[in-house]
Amino acid sequence: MSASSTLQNLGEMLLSGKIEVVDLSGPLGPSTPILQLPPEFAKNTPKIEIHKISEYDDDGPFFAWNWLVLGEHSGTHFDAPHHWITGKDFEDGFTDSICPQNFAAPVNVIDCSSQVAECPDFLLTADAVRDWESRHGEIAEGEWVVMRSDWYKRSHDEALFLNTDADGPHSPGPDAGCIEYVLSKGAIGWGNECIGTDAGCAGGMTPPFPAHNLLHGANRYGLASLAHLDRLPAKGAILVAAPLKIVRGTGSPVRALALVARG
Ligand code: 23J
Ligand code: MN
Repeated sequence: MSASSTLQNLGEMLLSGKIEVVDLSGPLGPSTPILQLPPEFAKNTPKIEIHKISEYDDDGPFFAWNWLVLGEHSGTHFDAPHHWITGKDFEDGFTDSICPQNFAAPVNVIDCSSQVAECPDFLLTADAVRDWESRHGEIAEGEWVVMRSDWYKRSHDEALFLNTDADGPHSPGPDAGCIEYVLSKGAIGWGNECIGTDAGCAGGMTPPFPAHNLLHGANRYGLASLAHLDRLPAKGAILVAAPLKIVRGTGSPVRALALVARG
């Protein structure tokens, strides 16, 4: 089938609802959980602020609008290669220089929700990804790989979402071998439902923060604080996630969307 007739069919399927647009983003506001780095790092992303300019009042009789305090790495967000030192030299590694063809791609959804319900520190390994491929099919070049954990169900409560105790944060993610394997398949990026692309304990791994280190060192992308991955099939959906075109930005909140066939 030609590209133009496929696209025409897609338009019809979207209008009829046979292809559903699923919202993979969480709400962006003052209650959105924000990463808190350990005390040795003095500076952090501030909590989101939404300030009213006017709402049909003396400051603007016909119009409502707001201004924001918003870190690049807030809420459901995209990590660009320049975010990490391993990706610092990619000229196409900023939010305004990434080729937009990379903002829409098929997505592989690896369901780890039952393991994470048993253990919040669950780590996905390369062997577990290979086992998933043997059941669902191979990860192909250019595709997203995302880890479903149902962790987004905690995102209404920052303490529950960050899940930090005296030993540090406890949240699921990939180990280094998992990211190495996914990159060896040519994936365009890796997504997680937690505050970052890495697990809570990733600072103690080799290398530290392997998702950040390895993905961005390969000029690939991350997605953090994804929601509603439980609404996606293991294979077959299309993920659309485009960062704001922040000049030399290292990341951006995104309205991540999935196109999913229904019926
Ligand atoms: C900076 C330092 C460590 C981490 C992060 C940012 C993120 O998770 C992020 O939002 O990219 S782990
Ligand atoms: Mn980030």
